[in-house]
Amino acid sequence: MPEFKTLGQFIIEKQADFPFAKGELSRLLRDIGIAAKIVSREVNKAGLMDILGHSGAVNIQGESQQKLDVFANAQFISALRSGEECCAIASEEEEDVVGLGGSGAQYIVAIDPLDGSSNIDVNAPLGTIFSIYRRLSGDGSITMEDILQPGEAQVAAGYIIYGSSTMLVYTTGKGVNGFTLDPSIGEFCLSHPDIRTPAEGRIYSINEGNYIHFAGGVKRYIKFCQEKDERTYRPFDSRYIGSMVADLHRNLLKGGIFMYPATASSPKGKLRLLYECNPMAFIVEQAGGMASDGLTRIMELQLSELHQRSPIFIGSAQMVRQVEKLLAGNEVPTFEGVENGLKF
Ligand code: P6P
Repeated sequence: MPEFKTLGQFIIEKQADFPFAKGELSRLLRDIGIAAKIVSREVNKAGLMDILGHSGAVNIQGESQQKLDVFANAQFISALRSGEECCAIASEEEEDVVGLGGSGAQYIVAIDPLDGSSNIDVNAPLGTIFSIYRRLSGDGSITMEDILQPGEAQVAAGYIIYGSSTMLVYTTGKGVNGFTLDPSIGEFCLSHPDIRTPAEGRIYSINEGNYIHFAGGVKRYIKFCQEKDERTYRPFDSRYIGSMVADLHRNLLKGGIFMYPATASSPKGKLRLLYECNPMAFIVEQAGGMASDGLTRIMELQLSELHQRSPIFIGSAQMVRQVEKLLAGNEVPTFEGVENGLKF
């Protein structure tokens, strides 16, 4: 068990890793941690309160907003607004960028406040995913250039998983560390220092219900995972809970690959590049893994719109490389190709 250290102590200790921050990033991560504790409290008692079910609103994605989605979005925006280190937020739950004013604030946060919300009323794990960027424009109003920065420009990224326990996992580009919430003291405590993901894994995570719509290379990889071959420990295990944070967190710790390819209903993939794919890619790469859209490294993809989607293949490096090879075979897809990333 690592020495006892709270998230706050750890952030301050690692402050020196961040040369140009005079504490602002530390305060930003602290603000996110505060909102995460509040959301965790509500998620953990959702079954007891009238907070289950739909708010009646619909988000930018046309998805019905569960009450907890709305609550989580409000909590993170409020915490970041009062922390005064963030000048703008791009949220899955907001059609446009939310400007926070705040003179001198240099950081932009892209966030999926509550990912996997379809799992809320079945008591399955949920998550929050966030990315942190520095604004490019010196001051004044925020530009879309400030917001649509490629994943490589992230200064920090993390997720919170609300599962059997609540964990915050983040990176500032110097490795990945995990903190478990101790409700008895209300602190995130260092529980998973320096997370490394195995180069090879035995878990593949994909919604096989979309099988007939996958490109041939994806179908070939799924069959590869299912074939018997003792030398390569196959068949692998299929694990898919329909909550990206939960599926990725398990694969990060145990080794494995998570795939959400382009499908007929989501020809550009389902997951959003800015606040789901990029932060997860930063974390997984920092832990020694890989993240690709099947052709291009996720963190090199150019963003042209706020809620842009992308196919994603992410996890153990060897497994991602295998899929890329099969996709490069240019198998004939069962639907027209996708614009960004894969070219069929
Ligand atoms: P499907 C949850 O809605 C989510 O955005 C991710 O958390 C999850 O990995 C994916 O969608 C599940 O999508 O189409 O398999 O239900």
